[in-house]
Amino acid sequence: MNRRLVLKALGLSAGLAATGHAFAMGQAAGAAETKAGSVAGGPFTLPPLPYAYDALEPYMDATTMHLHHDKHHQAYVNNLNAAVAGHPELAGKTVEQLISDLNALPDTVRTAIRNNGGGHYNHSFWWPTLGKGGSAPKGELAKAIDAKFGSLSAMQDKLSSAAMSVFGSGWAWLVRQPDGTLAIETTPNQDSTLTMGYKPALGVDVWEHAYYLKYQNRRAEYVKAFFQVVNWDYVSEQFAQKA
Ligand code: MN3
Repeated sequence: MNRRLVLKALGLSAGLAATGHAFAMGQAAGAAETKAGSVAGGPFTLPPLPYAYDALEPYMDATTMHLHHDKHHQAYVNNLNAAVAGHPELAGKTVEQLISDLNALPDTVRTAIRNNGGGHYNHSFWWPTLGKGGSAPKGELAKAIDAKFGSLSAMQDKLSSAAMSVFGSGWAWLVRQPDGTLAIETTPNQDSTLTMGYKPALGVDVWEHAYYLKYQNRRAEYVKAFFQVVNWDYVSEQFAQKA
């Protein structure tokens, strides 16, 4: 599967997130490639990691990547499929649609979809933002960062502080606000910024499952390492396409 197809399966390439049809095609493509070990059935599938498990060494180790992607992300997918089982009106929606309007969900599955739909979306968003690809933001993203924060390093300082401020499990985010400007946000657990009405531009997963094997309690070292593996080319491209 080449990178373009991977992105398509994620439903994250240009315009796909806005069209349920294209995303459904992506889901079908993913379903055809369901790996041994994943639970069969259900509309949501684990997207393949878009690079080798050791591609982010030494900043993120291959063992952590295997557990994080193959076990943790897979569990969110499985639990999301379980939550929508018996709800055909939900099973036909994209994960973005499900988590963007939690109030529209039945009481019986709202929490399960908030947690596991959020986990599926956040991780599907996250994997391709990592990798080797450019050393700094470009184009519209670079301009937006300079306009809001003054410099890339100032933005990184603020995002790092936000990541350190998360108590327990959660995420720190660089988001696009409805007026197009950037902001820093945090979300607890697997809550998505989509629920707040903000599109994520970059995220830092500060669940211990993302770093504990390599960094133990040293979250600050992990956050610093995260900035060594951001795929700025991809992140910049996504930001420009979603303008
Ligand atoms: Mn995670």
